[in-house]
Amino acid sequence: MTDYFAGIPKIAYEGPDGDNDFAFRHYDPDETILGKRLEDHLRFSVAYWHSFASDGGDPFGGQTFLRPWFGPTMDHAKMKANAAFEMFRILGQPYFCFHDADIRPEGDTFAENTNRLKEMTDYLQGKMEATGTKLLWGTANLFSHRRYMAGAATNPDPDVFAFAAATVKTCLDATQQLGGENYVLWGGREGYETLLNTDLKRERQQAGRFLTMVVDYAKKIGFDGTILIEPKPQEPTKHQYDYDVATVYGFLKDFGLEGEVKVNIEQGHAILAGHSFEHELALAASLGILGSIDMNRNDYQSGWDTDQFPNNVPEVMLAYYEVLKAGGFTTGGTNFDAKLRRQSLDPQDLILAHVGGMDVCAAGLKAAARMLEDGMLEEARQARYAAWEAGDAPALLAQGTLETIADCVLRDNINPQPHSGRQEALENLVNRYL
Ligand code: 3MF
Ligand code: MG
Repeated sequence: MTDYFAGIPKIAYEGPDGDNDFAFRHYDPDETILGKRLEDHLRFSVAYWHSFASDGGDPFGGQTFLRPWFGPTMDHAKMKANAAFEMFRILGQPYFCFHDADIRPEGDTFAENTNRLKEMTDYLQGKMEATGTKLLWGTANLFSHRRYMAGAATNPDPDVFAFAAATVKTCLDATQQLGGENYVLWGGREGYETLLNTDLKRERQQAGRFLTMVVDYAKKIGFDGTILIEPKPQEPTKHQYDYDVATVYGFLKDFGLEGEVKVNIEQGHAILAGHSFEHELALAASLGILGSIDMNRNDYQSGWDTDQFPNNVPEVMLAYYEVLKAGGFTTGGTNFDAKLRRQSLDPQDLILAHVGGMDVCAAGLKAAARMLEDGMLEEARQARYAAWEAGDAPALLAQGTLETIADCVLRDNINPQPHSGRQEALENLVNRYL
């Protein structure tokens, strides 16, 4: 136990009418939705890095958070873990996620990093056994240390590739040891600052080999979690190779990995790529690679990755609609890749940010479930394509050629008439469920 969150009660569901800030208004973990507990639909996870490693600094200002666990020693790392698991106990969310660099202080060598990671993995294992909090996914930080400034897997220096590959091995081992249900790779430095010094073909080949090694090693150690790529178009790179879902799918197909790897889709990254969150989710589902989500929101005026907690139920509803339509999460879940604003200094800010985010997601998922259960939106969508199931349409698509089709259009004097897409009516329908 730590006293950092002293005086903050365990958060319970008290319903939508209460005025207790330290209570869930919409997130009742045991509520049954579409035959499944709400907790098992949402599978909430806390991001260790944003909540316990971040010091509140931004590109124009330094640390603002004064956490007693900030420091360079393993004792600080263990104090951080104690605080983290105290918060997990208070929130009651089932999962957390971490990078190696979040849980252990940076060493001078790979060997030191490995030893420290193992010591902290063992420590976390004890905390997990004591609290029941599980690991949604582990990952390696292949972007903060200066050695990775020109990339990790795509680095022009083979020694950096090797250091990164060795680091991922240790992080997969740690994820396996902690029963992690997924392993994530966000290639924050896998891209370029300028094309002038970049060999795109070589870097793509390196990235493909790296991911193939990851998949092969995961199989070798019997890791039965899901390997996930996290798309992002840029920031910190000018251009990041895993730009968006479509780009990642093309990459996976190139290396025969489309059946081995799925995606961890982040709301803010989708927006940065010029898509909506629900677009990326729907596309990933249609391609069979929807794995998990990093839930947050961007500031629509600033244009960069602000990693704020979600607070827009209609937006979140459309996202969970795609997740539910795809059959819901299997190994994936809802990881709050979201951080406090740097002026939100107090322990209760960490708690209330997650309480609000969890409630927004619960309200959104329940609205989405109502819409899915009614079936009216799917009915309207299917009706729009009904003509493809009738008459010669199936054969036209399956066996037609431009010549046979041209003969048919001429013979039958086909002269297509437009039909309304009914967008506004469907937007009205969606709002009925909020
Ligand atoms: C950056 C991110 C990352 C990834 C994390 C796990 C630091 O925009 O979203 O958060 O989520 O590295 O892959
Ligand atoms: Mg993320």
